[in-house]
Amino acid sequence: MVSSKLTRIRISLTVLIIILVIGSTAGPQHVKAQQAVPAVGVACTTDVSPNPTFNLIAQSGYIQMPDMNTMYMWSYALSGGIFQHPGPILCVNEGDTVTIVLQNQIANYMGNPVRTSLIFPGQENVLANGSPVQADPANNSLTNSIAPAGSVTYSFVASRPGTFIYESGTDIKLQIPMGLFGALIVRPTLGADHVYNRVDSQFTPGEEFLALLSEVDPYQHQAVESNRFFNLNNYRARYWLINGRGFPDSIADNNATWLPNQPYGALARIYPYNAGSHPYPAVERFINVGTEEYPFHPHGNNGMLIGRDGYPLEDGGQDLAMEKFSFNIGPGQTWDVVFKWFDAENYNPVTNPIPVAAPDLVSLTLGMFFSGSPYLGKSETLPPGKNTLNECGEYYIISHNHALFQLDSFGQTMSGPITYLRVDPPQPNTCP
Ligand SMILES: [Cu+2]
Repeated sequence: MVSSKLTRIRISLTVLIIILVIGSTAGPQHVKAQQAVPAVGVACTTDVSPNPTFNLIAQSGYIQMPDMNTMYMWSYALSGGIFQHPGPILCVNEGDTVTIVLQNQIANYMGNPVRTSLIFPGQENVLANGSPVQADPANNSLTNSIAPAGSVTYSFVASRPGTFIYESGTDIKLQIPMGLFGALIVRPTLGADHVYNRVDSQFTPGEEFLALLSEVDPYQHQAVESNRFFNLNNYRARYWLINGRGFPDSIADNNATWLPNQPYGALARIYPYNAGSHPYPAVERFINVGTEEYPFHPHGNNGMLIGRDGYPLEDGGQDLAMEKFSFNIGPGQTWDVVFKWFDAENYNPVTNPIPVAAPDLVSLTLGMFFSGSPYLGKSETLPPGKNTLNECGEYYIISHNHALFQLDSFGQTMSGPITYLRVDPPQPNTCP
């Protein structure tokens, strides 16, 4: 599948390189709203434990799609920040009393003010303005909603660790597809480098990744933007996104300058497993806020599913984690998956060469991420006219939604929910 589409990838990547060059010289600087944002991996928005407070503003705005369309969205900004999609990744500690102040700045729709709210699936005893949340059926709302320019303060105790969603609880068949969702990560008492309060859920700091999977029906968004009625019977997704971006934007860094309203990349970057120097796995937190199952498949690696919907897979202390080839995340679900990359054959050009004759480079079709060498950590001079984005002999392994019709952006194939696993050579290395 992948090799037959290489040409298309290379065209896309050529576009990416052009954008990279333009973006690095002329792009506007993104005002950072998060603290200490890593280039790759989960970019948490945090506040002081044990009483973190987050100010979210529901807004209308625009994002860039991989087919160069612009899409009208509803999403969340941090107070003092700019419109972003998806909403900020909120990271808190188990036991924290989390306060989220929601302000409503969504534009009118069809002449009517748009009420909105937040729900926190998996959190118990949520308060709104200090009282237990209440359904608001008159406004088609699962919980206390607010009018434009209004504000409501939700609070709850993050009583158990895991990966969670926050999203609109009002007119949800309209507001969630319009983009009103984000991720909430609750870190366990055992430590920030554990997924759950299980010693076997420890992961490598800096190797924590998020894949928030979503979809867009552009006709719905166009109707909302232009104040026209949209018949939900006609709903049909035509874009699929990972962390609010489609490939190849998905592999760009967090806060890439040319995506000022889509701050979150989806590249995973890890080191090979080593019992002494790199013993713990990476973790990928999957979230599905769409309307159907997304079977996400990390090529080259099975993963170990250790938790779902904020519960570790265990029963009476018995470990029920399972190794899987593909992660078929259902709508509204979150899955926590740990994985390691093993240099199983440990090939080395001198001591353990690959036991086949490699074709001459000029006889190969070279991908844009090929180092010129099959050996991890090695680079070779490429034939004249061939360029590479490879930096230090690292490997790139594609990971993508395995429902292949979803690798599409309104007809632009080989885009959408695709990203890479980048495997760097063991340290010390020459990687930037
Ligand atoms: Cu594939």
